[in-house]
Amino acid sequence: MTAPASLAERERLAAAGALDVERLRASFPILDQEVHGHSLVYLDNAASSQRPEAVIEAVSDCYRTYYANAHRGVHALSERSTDEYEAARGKVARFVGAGKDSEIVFTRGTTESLNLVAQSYARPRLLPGDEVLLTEMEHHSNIVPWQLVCEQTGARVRAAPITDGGDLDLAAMAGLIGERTRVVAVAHVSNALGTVNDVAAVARLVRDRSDAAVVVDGAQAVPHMQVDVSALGCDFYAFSGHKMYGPGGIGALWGRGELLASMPPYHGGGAMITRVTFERTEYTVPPHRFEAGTPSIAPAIGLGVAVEFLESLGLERIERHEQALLSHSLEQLNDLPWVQVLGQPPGGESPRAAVLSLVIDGAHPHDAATILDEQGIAIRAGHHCAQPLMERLGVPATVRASFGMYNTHEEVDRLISGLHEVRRIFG
Ligand code: C6P
Repeated sequence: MTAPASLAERERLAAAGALDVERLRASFPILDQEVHGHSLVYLDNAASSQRPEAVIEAVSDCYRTYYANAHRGVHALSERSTDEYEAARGKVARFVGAGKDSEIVFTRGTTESLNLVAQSYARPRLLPGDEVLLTEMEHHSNIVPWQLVCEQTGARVRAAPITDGGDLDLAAMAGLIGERTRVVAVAHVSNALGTVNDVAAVARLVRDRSDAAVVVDGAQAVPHMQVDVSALGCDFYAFSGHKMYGPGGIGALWGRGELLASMPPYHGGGAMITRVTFERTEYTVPPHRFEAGTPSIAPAIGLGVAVEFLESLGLERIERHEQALLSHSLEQLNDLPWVQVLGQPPGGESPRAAVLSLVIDGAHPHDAATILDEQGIAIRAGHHCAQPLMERLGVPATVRASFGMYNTHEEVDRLISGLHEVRRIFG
């Protein structure tokens, strides 16, 4: 590792609007450790990022000082929990540009958010022969919920193609949108390739050709770029707390207010009703209509703090830093003819987030991951819950390195040395 930046260098970077990564890393206690005798290089951020002290502290403070059930008690602790929980909703709403706080439904994460849309929005509307249009680069969370609802209704799933370079083929997609299309569901950023899809362009295509709802899987976008749901022109936007420096077990769905108001709940239980008899139940308004049972109060509060943390650094600065890491990686990978970088550099119009999906000659991705782990480098190997994409690209699995705000250029160099070690062993 190179020596820490001098004070003068850090001041120069700060003046240029760059992230002070060294100081930032000190906010993430988990990063300061050795793994197998090497300092940890954490490059598995697309699976789960790590949490800053501020988030850990907010969750622990909730449990230590004021936790009680929310929306249920009149006692002081319950009122404080309720206030903090609802304040977190407001922070998340502002973060994604929602018009109203009530357009944010807290869920367990992207997976639950997408299942909610499939069951509460799509299921009552889909008829036999209707179509749900996905893309070939979707995560299983944006495929399986749609298959389930299609099996329940007689509708069918279709998939818009991608190019060999890993871009969404918008022209081909346009040709697949028609009168029978009821839902178009697309990843904002691919977890396996890093492709950043032009969601606003997809939404325009859909509006010109159908009255289908546009559902966006934002799991890999919100930690890395400024997201404004109204500018995107979509109807639903799903994301997870644990990928955006927040706690696990919490995420959110943004939905257009009028659509949420028209949807039945898909879970039943406490806190989502106005009146229950044995004959029938009247449901309360969104978002509470979709939050049956005791919510994940402390994780939601932690998510609110994660959002403030991201905002205090600035998404543009984070994106610029991560793009610099991506360029630095690609420059070096260019010199390794035995490593293929899937979907990089961009073959078409779409930019890429800082995700590298690598195929290494002669080395199985799981073996490569084990060798990298022995050097303290955490990456993910496998199909990344995107089997149809792997099939489309003709590979069973890849080695994936995914960057976050706290990664450094020295860590990129460690990854490259690690790949050389993989090559040395599997030659
Ligand atoms: N991808 C990855 O390693 P959950 O598990 O509900 O928080 O998120 C699901 C999900 C949905 N969409 C995309 C684009 C995703 O990347 C993920 C999670 C992780 O790529 C774990 S499989």
